[in-house]
Amino acid sequence: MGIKCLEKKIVVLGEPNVGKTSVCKYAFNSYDERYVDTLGARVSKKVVNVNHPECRYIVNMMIWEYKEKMLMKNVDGAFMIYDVTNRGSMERMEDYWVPTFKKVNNNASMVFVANKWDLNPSFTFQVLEIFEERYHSPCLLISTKTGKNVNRVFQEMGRMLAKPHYYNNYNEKRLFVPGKLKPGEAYALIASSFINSVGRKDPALPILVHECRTCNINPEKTNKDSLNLLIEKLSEIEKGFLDSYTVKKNMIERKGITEKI
Ligand SMILES: Nc1nc2c(ncn2[C@@H]2O[C@H](COP(=O)(O)OP(=O)(O)O)[C@@H](O)[C@H]2O)c(=O)[nH]1
Ligand SMILES: [Mg+2]
Repeated sequence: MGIKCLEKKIVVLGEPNVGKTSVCKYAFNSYDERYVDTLGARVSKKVVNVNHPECRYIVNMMIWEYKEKMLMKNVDGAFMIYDVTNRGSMERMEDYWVPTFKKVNNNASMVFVANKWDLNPSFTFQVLEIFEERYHSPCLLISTKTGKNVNRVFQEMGRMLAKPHYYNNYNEKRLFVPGKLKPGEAYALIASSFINSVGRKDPALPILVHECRTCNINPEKTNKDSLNLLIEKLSEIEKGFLDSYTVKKNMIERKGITEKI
């Protein structure tokens, strides 16, 4: 298995007081707090491993939090943070932060972070799903106070950032299949969806063969239940290297295939 190091630049965006600095405190602060004023930014570093079947990506993230509202170009990703007890901070995400950031960094990755989970929000879950669908990005509910889910924020970003390095065959089109399917045809579609998500056949096929064996699946003579079990297993494997939004999307797409058997 190969190893690749990636260097990526990330910004932390959101309204004042949502918890941007608090999130950064979970990363390693490269500069002494005394320099934050002079520099106009707090810069932290976080390293995340992404274990793709073919290659381990070591993603080095330099994370910038600006003191003033500043627009940065050539950024690889943004943590979009809002406060679950402050609806205005969530609305500003959509009205201001996302469009402003996307305007200059169109292909950058975003991870949506709903902070202060410990304070019992009422509108959160629904909003997270809306963000997920609208921006095709992972969304996490966290609390920097309790530490809940904070490390996942960095992991999700690392996975998003590693993806273009192997996902070159990635095909955004949904698998649309009219009518009924034979189990063998359904298997072929699920297999090609998995190959797509791994990026290349060589590392994906042996995994498929192995998983079929452990699920006792003969691709030609299988059934809906066995294929659904296979789908669960592939999903577990993808969790090791793909962001949660993509894992979920793949799962829904594949379950849609077995529904047609
Ligand atoms: N209850 C609670 N308070 C938080 C949490 N995260 C941050 N805070 C508080 O919210 C305030 C603003 O946090 P800060 O990280 O400075 O926000 P920033 O202005 O976006 O950088 C501080 O008083 C933090 O202690 C959290 O998860 N739960
Ligand atoms: Mg701050």
